Amino acid sequence: MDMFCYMCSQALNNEGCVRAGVCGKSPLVTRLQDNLVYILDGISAYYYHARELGYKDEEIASFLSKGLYSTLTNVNFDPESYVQLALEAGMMNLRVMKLLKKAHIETYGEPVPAEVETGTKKGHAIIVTGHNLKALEELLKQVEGTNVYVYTHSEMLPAHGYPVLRKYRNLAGNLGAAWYDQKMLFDEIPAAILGTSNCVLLPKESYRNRMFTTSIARLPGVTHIDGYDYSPVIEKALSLPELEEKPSTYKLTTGYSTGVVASIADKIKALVESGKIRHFFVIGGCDTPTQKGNYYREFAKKLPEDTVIITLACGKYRINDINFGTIDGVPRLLDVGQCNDTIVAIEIAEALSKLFDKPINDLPLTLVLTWMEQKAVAILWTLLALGIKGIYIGPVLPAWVNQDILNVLQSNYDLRLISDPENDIKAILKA
Ligand code: SF4
Ligand code: SF3
Repeated sequence: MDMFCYMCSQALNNEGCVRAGVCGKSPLVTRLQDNLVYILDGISAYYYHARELGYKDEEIASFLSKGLYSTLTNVNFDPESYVQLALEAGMMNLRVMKLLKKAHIETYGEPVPAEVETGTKKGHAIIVTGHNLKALEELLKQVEGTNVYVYTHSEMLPAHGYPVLRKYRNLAGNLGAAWYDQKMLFDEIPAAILGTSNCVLLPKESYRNRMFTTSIARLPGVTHIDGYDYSPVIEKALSLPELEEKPSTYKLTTGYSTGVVASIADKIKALVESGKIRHFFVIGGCDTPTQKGNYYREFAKKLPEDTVIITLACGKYRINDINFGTIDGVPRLLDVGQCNDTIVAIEIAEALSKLFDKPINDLPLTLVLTWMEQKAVAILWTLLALGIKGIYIGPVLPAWVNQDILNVLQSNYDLRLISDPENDIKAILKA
């Protein structure tokens, strides 16, 4: 199959165009349209969360309508213009990540480093998964003064860095890892569960009746809560057995915001100049449930001790239980937040560029990304639109990327596919 489109009544055999469009649309245009649709899904997700906190931007809304009009109707058959639209969308995604960061910081304060427990407290439990900090805070307000403890899961971990959220006594820790351990984790722990955004998984029967969705998330047979009255979730938690006190076997860290990193900029400069920090890596993105994802853990473990790792999004769970230590007091692993906090990693790269008076591409900085779904595609185009070259990606390309698209990404942006950790590290560090 070179393409797939069944969006109009001319579709071949009334089923779908798979080699070329009856209308003349080429496979390349179809794939570039799909690429743009996924970027728009990513931008929409971040814009949705910003709007939930009352932050709007007419330019983002108007770009979404332009992008959807371009991809979902037969109005544009020009492949070159779709590459331009993807770059424009990348810049729009930068704009929406900035907006969401502003919304988060103005509502919850700028994150500061936090150590997060991974054990359990004696008491009833609610696990909150997804990206939606507003839903988390509303729930935290409603369990105040009870023995119902709230645990974050997956992309909710960075909540622990926000001053306004961490002051809630009932915010007890983080359980599990990236999105795809839900079926195992939720089955195992007798907690009520609140799904607030992607990536929620269709639940197993064993916990369907103790799972709830809110905001944009919906699952069949799962109670949905419109608005922010989470009494049914709390009642469910109270009806379930209490969890036992279980100490953390390791702790997670998060909360390395732009402000925190800026406050140690002089120290970082001195460490780089004295050769104590040789290279910075950004390792993160959307984790995938494949064996190949082990690459990222192996890569991070094999890095020499004079390197610093900036991590973000749920890809961090491949590496964030490892103790990487510090370099003269600067942690070697800096978790900057959710996937939308890629903006923080970009701001850190821009600050390093200023600090060393070099373009980002000439810095000792390499991005090693894992991608899974729409937001990762939006972020990749943001990085490309900013002119960042030599990004490593893996573990597998999404199915809509064919050789033509890969050629464009490799020749224009020197995009590299991951190979094996040792060879990639050698190639990067000798460059
Ligand atoms: Fe086929 Fe073109 Fe219609 Fe898509 S828009 S179904 S490619 S004829
Ligand atoms: Fe992505 Fe589902 Fe992990 Fe925000 S959104 S990170 S996968």
